[in-house]
Amino acid sequence: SDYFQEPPRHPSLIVNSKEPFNAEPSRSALISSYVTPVDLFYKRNHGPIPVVDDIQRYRVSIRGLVEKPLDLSLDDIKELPKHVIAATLQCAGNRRNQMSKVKTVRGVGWDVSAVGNGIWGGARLSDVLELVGISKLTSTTTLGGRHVEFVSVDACKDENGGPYKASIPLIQATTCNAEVILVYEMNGEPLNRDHGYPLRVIVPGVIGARSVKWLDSINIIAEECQGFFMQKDYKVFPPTVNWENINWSTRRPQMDFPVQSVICSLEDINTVDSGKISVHGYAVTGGGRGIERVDVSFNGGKTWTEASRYQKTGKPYVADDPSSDKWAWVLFTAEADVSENIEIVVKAVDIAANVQPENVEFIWNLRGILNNSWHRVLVQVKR
Ligand code: MTE
Ligand code: MO
Repeated sequence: SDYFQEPPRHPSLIVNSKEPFNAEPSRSALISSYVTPVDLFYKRNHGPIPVVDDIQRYRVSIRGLVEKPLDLSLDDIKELPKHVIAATLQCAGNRRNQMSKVKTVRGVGWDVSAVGNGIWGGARLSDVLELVGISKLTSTTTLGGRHVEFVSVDACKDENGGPYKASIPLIQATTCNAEVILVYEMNGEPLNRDHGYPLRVIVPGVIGARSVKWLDSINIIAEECQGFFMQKDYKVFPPTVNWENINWSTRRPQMDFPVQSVICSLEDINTVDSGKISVHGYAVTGGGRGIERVDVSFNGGKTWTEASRYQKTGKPYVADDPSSDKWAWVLFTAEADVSENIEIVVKAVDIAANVQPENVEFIWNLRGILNNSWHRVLVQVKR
């Protein structure tokens, strides 16, 4: 097996696949803190965890359409100004399990915890690109359709044993506001092997698949990356497309994730005593848009109440407030009295007034990605 050098993992993780290692925390563990502890953070891999043991010889090479190609050591990267952001990473396959109940889909069977909120420290990609002569003030017109491609050191089956790779538009990389980071620190500790040691990309607000771990090289290319995970995966097709009639080239690679919310203090089916029940969960949206509202229903969606929202404890969350973490999830809580069996539902609204779809049937897609339908749980009262 190629899996003889895997790092140790927390025993409480729910393992969806051992080789490659794919695991998520329990719902209750997920929302027990605003910042997700590293050992409980979901782990999503397409192959074995690579071993980078000679850090003195480790280099990130920057090549392609640049005036002066460059190789950077980890120390070179650490010498650039350190930028730290709170950002939620979410796998496009989060909540796939529920989608596969409608009709079979392909992919790892995730519950609702293929998501986590980390504090990421590293160098801004825009600062790194300046070292090869790409200015932060370049306009879209000058950059054309150029992309920045991130290539990993790992090897995956889907790339025929080649490295995992992905790209983002160059304009997103050079815009400081987009806050794309080459990360060497997670939650204030050196990045560990599972999450991309020694260096990974974090593209906040975008599906996890573009945040390449174990970075080997950065290429400036004329158009988007042609790798498997850009062209033959992580695209959203309408429900009419199946494995017989699929034409991958008709759709673009998914980037931003949509508005999402999930109840984490309850399982799908619960038995409780009659009386007060309080629900907790997370809401998050793509593109740094922020969460405007979280609505909770204690009667299957007939009537709704607005949940209270917070990030750091003790302070109500306000979308767009400069002191809010714009790339991070919002935790919510709402309370009600229950005396009969009910369905509790949550849906969120982001600041662009994007809403979640009511039913998973209408967003079903063969890869089972981006399930952001209203999240529903059943509560039965003990008699
Ligand atoms: N980078 C490499 N090199 N190999 C991978 O398999 N998986 C991607 C992304 N980066 C992956 C990768 C996917 S699909 C997701 S959701 C995130 O990493 C998961 O990051 P995490 O394991 O740190 O939570
Ligand atoms: Mo993912």
